[in-house]
Amino acid sequence: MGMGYWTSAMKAIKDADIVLFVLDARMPEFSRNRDLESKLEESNKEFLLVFNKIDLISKEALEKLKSQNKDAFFVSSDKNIDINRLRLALQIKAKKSHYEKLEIGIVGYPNVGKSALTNVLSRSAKTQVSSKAGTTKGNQWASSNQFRIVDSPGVIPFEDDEAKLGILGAKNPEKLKNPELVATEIIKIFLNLNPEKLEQFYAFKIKEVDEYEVMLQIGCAKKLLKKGGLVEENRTSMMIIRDWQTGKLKL
Ligand SMILES: Nc1nc2c(ncn2[C@@H]2O[C@H](COP(=O)(O)OP(=O)(O)OP(=O)(O)O)[C@@H](O)[C@H]2O)c(=O)[nH]1
Ligand SMILES: [Mg+2]
Repeated sequence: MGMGYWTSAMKAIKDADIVLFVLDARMPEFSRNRDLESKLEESNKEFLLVFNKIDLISKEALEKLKSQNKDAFFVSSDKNIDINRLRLALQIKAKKSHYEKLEIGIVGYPNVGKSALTNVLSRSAKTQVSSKAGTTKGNQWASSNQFRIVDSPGVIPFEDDEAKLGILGAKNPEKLKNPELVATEIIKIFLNLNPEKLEQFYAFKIKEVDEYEVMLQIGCAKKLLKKGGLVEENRTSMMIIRDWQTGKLKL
């Protein structure tokens, strides 16, 4: 079982020094993905909005978009339009940061051009670009002199309802589209209200503040590992949700 798309996107955010939140200039509102935005805000990571595919909209539409999004960047990855302006802004950040290479996480809706942007920014053709949504299946990276760019799979908005249904037990784990996200929401409740209960139940010691990392810790404690020792995130998530829904895991 591979990393869930949401888990991959969250990891790209977590590891990044700065995140590029890529949108499709043709459907800025539709491709905005509020769930991803709130994850970004929660992460406290600096992020830049990048409207891609500006070659596909009119001058007027572009001017309007620019006036509505003063701090954003407007590019075409395909036609290499205004990529240099974005690259320059990132180079300035890289200079200011104490990191050897600025790690840039790229996230957004499927098919907005995250991989195309990764390639053009890194001046490589490392990642696969395709009109088929869902082309990128896991995180992949490309490097340039100043940057290490992590391209993540596209994510679709996570319905609040599903978290609620999962937490309320109205939807069983195997029916959930994003068990990782529901499990991390459950962990979040424990971290806020009663972390000791979680520790006792899974017989481990919380070492991280981040709910995603805690989920990995639980997987480790329960030996839900793949070959090579990586945590089986999906199985771990399903177990947590099941334990919670069946009332074994109590607050
Ligand atoms: N016209 C135009 N097409 C673009 C641009 N950027 C990407 N595309 C096209 O959009 C499609 C999707 O590009 P990808 O880079 O694969 O998109 P992605 O966001 O990585 O998609 P997933 O991996 O599925 O999430 C491809 O057909 C690209 O050629 C752009 O700036 N302008
Ligand atoms: Mg891609």
